Amino acid sequence: MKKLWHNCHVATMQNGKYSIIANAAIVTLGNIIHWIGPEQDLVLEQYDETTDLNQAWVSPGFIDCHTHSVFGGNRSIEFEKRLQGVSYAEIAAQGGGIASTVKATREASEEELLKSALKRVKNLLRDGVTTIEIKSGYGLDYENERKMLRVIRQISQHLPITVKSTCLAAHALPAEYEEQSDAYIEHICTEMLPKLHQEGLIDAVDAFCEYLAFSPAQVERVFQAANNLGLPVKIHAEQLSALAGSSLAARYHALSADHLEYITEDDVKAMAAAGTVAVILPGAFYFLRETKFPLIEALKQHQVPIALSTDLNPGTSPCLSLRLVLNMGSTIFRLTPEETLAGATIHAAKALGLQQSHGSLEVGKVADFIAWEIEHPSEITYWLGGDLSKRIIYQAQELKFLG
Ligand code: DI6
Ligand code: FE
Repeated sequence: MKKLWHNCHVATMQNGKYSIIANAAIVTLGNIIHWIGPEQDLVLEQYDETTDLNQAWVSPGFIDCHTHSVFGGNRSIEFEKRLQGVSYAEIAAQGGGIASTVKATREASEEELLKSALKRVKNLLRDGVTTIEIKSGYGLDYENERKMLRVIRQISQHLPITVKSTCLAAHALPAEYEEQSDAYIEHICTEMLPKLHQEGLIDAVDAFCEYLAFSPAQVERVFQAANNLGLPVKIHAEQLSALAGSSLAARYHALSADHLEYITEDDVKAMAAAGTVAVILPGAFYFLRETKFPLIEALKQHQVPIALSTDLNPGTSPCLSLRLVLNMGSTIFRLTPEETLAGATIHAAKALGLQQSHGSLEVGKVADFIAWEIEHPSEITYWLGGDLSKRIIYQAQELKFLG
């Protein structure tokens, strides 16, 4: 099918800039962008379908590159506790925190997990997300990590969204391995990763490098195992303390290092040299009322691409809107609206290794885009909440029924 989408303005986000084409047209062939440019340059042909976008502003579909969207239960009760003065670390030490979500996730069936995850992903989709990454990490044993990863694989069979699956078995220490964290890491490296990879359930491997999770040496073993399987790696690093996890990730040419509140200038340089994307998660920063800021200026100065993501998870970022995260990226981290939009499109694509096919509107890329009824692309980041009138086009098909 050859389709014409015209009478619009486009923020292509090529090279991480708005890269505006005013009075533009887009031709799609199958699910790919076949032509894009000023409408006056278009050589008219026969199209199977023509859509007048009524002067809308078109942006690439959003890419939410760091989520934990599959989990059992939720932690609103802990939220209440935290507001009575109990800290996240204290809650975790009392067997709450991640451990309580692990319990609920282990108890849930595949069907139950799928049902609750679809509800959350549908929220993100309605907000403009056309590609999402989802991590395991609440199963923490072979059967339950497998269950989570199978659910992640099923999401795109139920919703018009592209899904990347990341194994985060090294998220927390399961109770069965208390005081034996090295043995758990060994189990991940020699049993879980090889088997789960063989079943085709993993696109990348992540690990939580933190004093209340795993040490850099342990994370390095996970990275070596991933390397041996030919899987790319990512890291949760420098969220609560500086362990140089992001430098470690850079040594393994990680796709991304995420959180980064406690990142140092040396980490920034290592990431720049390795081409590792910095994923900033304002939802978690906000929800935990953090005060330590990532070195945004240094990241920019060293030209490390900065992506933004919801970190959707029940404990530290129950965030169902990537557009809200863009606003937080500007208000809290002082990124410009243009930088935040790049953070949810082209840089987020790179954080998933998808920069050749997604993240900007260019010939040859997948035709995922949003047509916004706005006057300028800065409005995408400017408005807080609400729905914003828009049309979502996924793989050159307009989504009509999002129920
Ligand atoms: N960092 C986070 O913010 C989440 N995981 C992680 O590694 C927290 C996940 C949770 O508390 O359930
Ligand atoms: Fe996370």
